[in-house]
Amino acid sequence: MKRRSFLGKTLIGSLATLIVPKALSASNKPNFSEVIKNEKGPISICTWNFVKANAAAGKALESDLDALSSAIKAAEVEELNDKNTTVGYGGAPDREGNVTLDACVMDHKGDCGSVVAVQNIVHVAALARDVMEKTPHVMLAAEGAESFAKSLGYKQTNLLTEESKESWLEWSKNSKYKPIINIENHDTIGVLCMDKKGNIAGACSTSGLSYKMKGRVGDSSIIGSGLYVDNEIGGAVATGMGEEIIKTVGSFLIVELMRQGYSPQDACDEAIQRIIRKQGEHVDFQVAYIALDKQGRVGSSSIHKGFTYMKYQNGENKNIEVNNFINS
Ligand code: SD4
Repeated sequence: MKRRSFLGKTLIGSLATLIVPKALSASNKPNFSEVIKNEKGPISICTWNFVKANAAAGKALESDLDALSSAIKAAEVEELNDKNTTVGYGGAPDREGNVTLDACVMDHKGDCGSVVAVQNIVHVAALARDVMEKTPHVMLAAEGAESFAKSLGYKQTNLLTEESKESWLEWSKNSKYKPIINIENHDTIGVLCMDKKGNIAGACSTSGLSYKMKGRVGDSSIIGSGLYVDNEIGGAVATGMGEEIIKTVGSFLIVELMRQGYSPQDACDEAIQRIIRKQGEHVDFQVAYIALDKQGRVGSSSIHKGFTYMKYQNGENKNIEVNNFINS
């Protein structure tokens, strides 16, 4: 980013920080759900080129489904897609051969649920919703999440497909642990939906980094990092190197920047640049964000070239290329 525009944004941010708390603490705190009607029709956006997944959410929204249920519908498409080696069934295993999934959801009321390192269950975004709605907790991990799923009748499935197993065995000949930028353009699914009422919710589902250490958890189950929604402002979701997303609490950061007056695009750019600034010249991993605000504006930004996202609105499901900051 050019210095002048950075300073401009910093100034806008500081002014907003000065102004916003006062305005929000007043008794006439604005209720955005009432002030802004969703006149543009429902919107679904999701990470990567997940055409079918995003269409599933878009059509669900058009047939009046709420934002959260629609976002989960999109996640389910990729969770079942055995060709996507970064989500659900067919996901790449950890270095010991276990496929472990992370997921989270957040709804328009600010409630959230998450599951971590889950084996043998395909639909972990739905399971995260069940944690949110049917337990007094926000997060369940590993065997605890699996027995909760069993108690609800979730089907047990071996998530390691023959193809994923072969790739893992091939990898284990050298066992070099180096995440690949834009892994074959199939990646974590993060979805944000705005329904006909103008409510925003989101879901995120992943098998995490291929051949990760056993027990490693990324950003996709961490509320604020992989996903954050505030229905008064908007939402954001992340994909890419989870460790870096967690360090900067990326999705929460984006929503808070939007609260201060940043557009979704500027907020995503700033979150990406915050990572780049901390890394110096050479950044050999990918992080990308998408964001949606209460007015239906969309933004997206990535470190490296190659990231795209889907946007469904008014019956049109488009794949959109994203600006990147580093040409690799
Ligand atoms: C993670 N952000 O576990 C996820 C994975 C991802 O490419 O996006 N993979 O860090």
